[in-house]
Amino acid sequence: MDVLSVGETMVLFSPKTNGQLRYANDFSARIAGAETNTLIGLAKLGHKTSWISRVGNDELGAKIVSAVRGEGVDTTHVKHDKEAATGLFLKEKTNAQTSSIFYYRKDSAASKMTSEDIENIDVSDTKYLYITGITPALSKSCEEMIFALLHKAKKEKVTVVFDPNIRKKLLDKNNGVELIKKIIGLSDIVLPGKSEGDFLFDTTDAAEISKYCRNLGAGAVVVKLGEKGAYYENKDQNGFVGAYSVPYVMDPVGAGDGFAAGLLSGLLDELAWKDAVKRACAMGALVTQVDGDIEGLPTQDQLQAFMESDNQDDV
Ligand code: KDG
Repeated sequence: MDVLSVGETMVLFSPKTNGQLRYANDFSARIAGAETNTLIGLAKLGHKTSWISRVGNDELGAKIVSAVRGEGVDTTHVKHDKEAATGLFLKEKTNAQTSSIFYYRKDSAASKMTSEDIENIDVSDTKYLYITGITPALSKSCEEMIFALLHKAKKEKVTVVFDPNIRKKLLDKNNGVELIKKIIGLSDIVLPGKSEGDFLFDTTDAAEISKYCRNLGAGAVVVKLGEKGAYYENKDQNGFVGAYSVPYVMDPVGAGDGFAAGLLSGLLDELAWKDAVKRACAMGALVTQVDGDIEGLPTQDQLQAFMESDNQDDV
């Protein structure tokens, strides 16, 4: 297995009109989950991926599993919980630029995951474990499961890649920051954004964010800088990679997940760090041009064509 991940995927209902949700009559229903976005991005590029989760024993759960499996991700480790429902969320678009989201995920099927969900999973042939800060924030039992999985991965020498993916609506106000820092310290590669650097370390400076993560114990860090590209640092090298310019941004949500897929894909293909980060930036840029989290994820040919067109900014 190239990449294993665990997390919640929900159905996102987006109104077709702007304004207060109470007046919205027509919605699109798409699947959305940070970890499956990344796994689908990898699967579309030809890598072998597997997803651990729980969904409800309901229609939304069936929709999610068939969509994820249909994109080529292994769903053997996804359980259908008979007591809890699949999580969902709604988007309210105030205008073309601003939107709010409303989660209906408390006590969802995925939040009921426990260490038992991962107990019998053999990770010895897994190259990368990809986790985000969303999953441990879902519930205490999910937090315990993440640490059990991290320890299992460490024991089997699986490389751990962590995107903090801070969700303030989910993180515990008292120990949320400490929880994320603890996972950073146990990770081989960490992928923070500038706003996460601000939240965790009070700085938006890429080199400083990286230094803080490495001081906590992270092996390598790639800081996502949006339209400025990315900064990478490991024990041997560091540098900036320029962003790919895009004609317009349709929907930035999911760009970070695409970025993670690009980086993991580059590392799986044994590219040099700089080139893997370039692939990550290209994937992020492609996702922003299409509405939805996964709809802009490219095939290998599309990615290659985009990277070959001369649209990367110099740094
Ligand atoms: O990264 C995009 C996803 O995070 C979002 O669409 C849904 O996973 C999600 C979450 O928990 O917010």
